[in-house]
Amino acid sequence: MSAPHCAARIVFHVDMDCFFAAVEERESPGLKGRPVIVGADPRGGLGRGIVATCNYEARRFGVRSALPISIAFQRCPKGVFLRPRFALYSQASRRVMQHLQSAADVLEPAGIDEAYLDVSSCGTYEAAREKARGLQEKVRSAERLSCSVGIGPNKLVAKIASDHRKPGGITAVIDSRVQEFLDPKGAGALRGVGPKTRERLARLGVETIRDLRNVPREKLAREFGRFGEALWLEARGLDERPVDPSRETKSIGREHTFEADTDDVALVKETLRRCVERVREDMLGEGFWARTLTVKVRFEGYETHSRQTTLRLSTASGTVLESAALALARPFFDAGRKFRLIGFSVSKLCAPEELLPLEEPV
Ligand code: TTP
Ligand code: MG
Repeated sequence: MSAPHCAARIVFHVDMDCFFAAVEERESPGLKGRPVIVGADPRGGLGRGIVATCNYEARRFGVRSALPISIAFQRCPKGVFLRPRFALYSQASRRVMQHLQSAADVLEPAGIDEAYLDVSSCGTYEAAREKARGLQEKVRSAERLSCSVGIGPNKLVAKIASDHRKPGGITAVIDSRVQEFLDPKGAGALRGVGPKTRERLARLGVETIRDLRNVPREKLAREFGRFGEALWLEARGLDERPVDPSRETKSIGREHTFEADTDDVALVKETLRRCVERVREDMLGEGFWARTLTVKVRFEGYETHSRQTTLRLSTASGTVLESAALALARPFFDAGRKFRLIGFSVSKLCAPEELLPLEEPV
C-alpha cells in the first residue's frame, strides 16, 4: 500500500452537471432520456438569443452553452426547448450550497452552480476523495442532482480538475502531479484565457499549457503585461488565492470579449444591454437588489477602465439598470476607441425584504 499523501492545503471545486437542464429534468420526469435545451425561444428556427445550457442527450447533437438558439434548433429539432426559470435554479443552488457548507472548513460559492471548498482538515488526499464521494452521494440522494468534484492544492487546479471527468467525476490532483495533469490541457483552461487570448497565444506557438510553460517569463510580460505574469504562474499550477467565504455576494457581473476589437458603438451598446439583462436575471434569481453599478471597458491594447455610480435606493428595475449603465458608458462610447471588452456589474447588494419596514403598518 502506498503512503498517504499528506497535504498542507486541499481545495475542492464542485461544479453541478448541466445544472439548469438537470433541475428541469428533476422537476419533470417525462424529460428523462430526451434532449433538453434551456435558453431562448427557438421560434421554429427563427428565434434570437442563445442556449444557456443543455443535457448530455442534446450535447450529442452538437448543442452547447452559448450556441445561437436557431442553430441549436437546426441541429436538434426534436429537442425539448425550455425558457430558463431562474428562481427555481437559485432555490436548488441554495440547497446544494447548504450541503457543501456542511462538508467544508470554508465555503466560497463561486456562481449559481459552483463553489470552492477548503477541506484542508482532511489531511490527506485519500480522506479528501472519500469526502468528495460522500458529498456527491448526499447531493444525489437529497437533491437528485449530479455534480463533479475537482481536488487539488489550490483553486486553479481544483477548478480545472472538476471539468476533467464530467459528469459525476472525481479528479484528485496531488501536488507532485500538478504539472503532468496541466501540461496537455489547452491554454484556454486557464483563468482569463478566452478566444482572443488563445489566438494571441497561438501566434506565439502556444496551444497547450506545456507550450505556455516553455515561453520565458519576460516574453509573456512583454506580450501581456501583468496578465502575462499571471499566466506564467498559472502555467505552473501556482495559485495562492485563499478560499474566501465573503466573496459570494460582493458583486454580480457579466462581461463580453469581442471576437475582434470593434468600434461599432451600436454593437457595443447592444452587448452592454445583454450584460445588464444577464446580471439582472442573476440578481432576481438570487433575490438581490443593488445600489452600486459599474461599467467596465477594455480598449484595444488591454487598457482597462471602469465607471461606477451608487444610487440613492436599491433597484432591480431593468429600465433603471439599463439607462444607468448606458449613461456610465457614454464617455467610453465618445472616446472613439476600439473596444476589446465591455462588462457590467452590480454590488452593494441586498435582499428586497431588507428594504421593507420592520414593523407591519398599523
Ligand atoms: P456551467 O457549469 O458552465 O454549465 P453546466 O452546469 O450547464 O454544464 P457542465 O456539466 O458542463 O458544468 O454553467 C452553469 C449554469 O449557468 C448552466 O446550467 C446554465 C448557466 N449558463 C448560462 O446561462 N449561460 C452560459 O453561457 C453558461 C456557460 C452557463
Ligand atoms: Mg456546471
